[in-house]
Amino acid sequence: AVRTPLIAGNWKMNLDHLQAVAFVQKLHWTLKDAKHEDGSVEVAVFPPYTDLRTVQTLLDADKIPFALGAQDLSSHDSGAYTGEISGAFLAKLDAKYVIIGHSERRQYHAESDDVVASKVQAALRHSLVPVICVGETSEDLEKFGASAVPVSQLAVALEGLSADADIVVAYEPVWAIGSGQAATPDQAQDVCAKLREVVAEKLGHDAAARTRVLYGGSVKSTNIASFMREPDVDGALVGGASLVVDEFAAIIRYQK
Ligand code: G2H
Repeated sequence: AVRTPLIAGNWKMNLDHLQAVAFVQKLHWTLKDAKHEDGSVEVAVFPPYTDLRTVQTLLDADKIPFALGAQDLSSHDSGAYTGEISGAFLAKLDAKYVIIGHSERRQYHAESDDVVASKVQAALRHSLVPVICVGETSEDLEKFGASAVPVSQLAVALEGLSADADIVVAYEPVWAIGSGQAATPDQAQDVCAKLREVVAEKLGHDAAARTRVLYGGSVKSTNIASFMREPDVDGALVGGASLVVDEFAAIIRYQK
């Protein structure tokens, strides 16, 4: 495939910095000689802000080939925004990715599509790759079907971006998050394909062919392969199962 699969572990608000060190070391040793070493799968971890420096130091010192990402960023670059973290800071810590618009941010922090769009622009200003999360709630699903809300969320997030913008899209149906009830591979494929069409409309066909679209929501070692067999699913954004070393390692080692 032209697109390297991305397996991304979103730790959410879990693991303090000492636990983070133990976790990353153990994951690295568990994966020794696994296929992420030869670049056929990209692995990324998304620790809380307070762990980023520690994890970055460890990845660097032990030459561990995981990419680093943050779970959010400010739409501003610097200034009087108490408690906020700018993309400039994340870039200096060698973060490659930043999750934007996760449903928990949309739900608990009232992040609108416009806020998400301004954060995507902030990430790109600092050469971070935004992992743009979209997805429908169970009410949306009943009212509008699966794809209408994620499609419109993504269209707003991509408005005005240039054709060479380096982005990742994550389809996370809200009803599947942390619920143990994942979407079916067919459902994931259907919406991921529609999201790729949005990328094509907004950024062009080259961007659509190159952009990775992930599925997220109750991904486990027992269902990862079924998602990865789908042509428009290029990886997974994993929450709960990314916190258990053997489970996350098994997800990374999925066989189609
Ligand atoms: C969705 C996902 C990770 P989980 O939020 O982003 O979490 O795998 O626990 O459903």
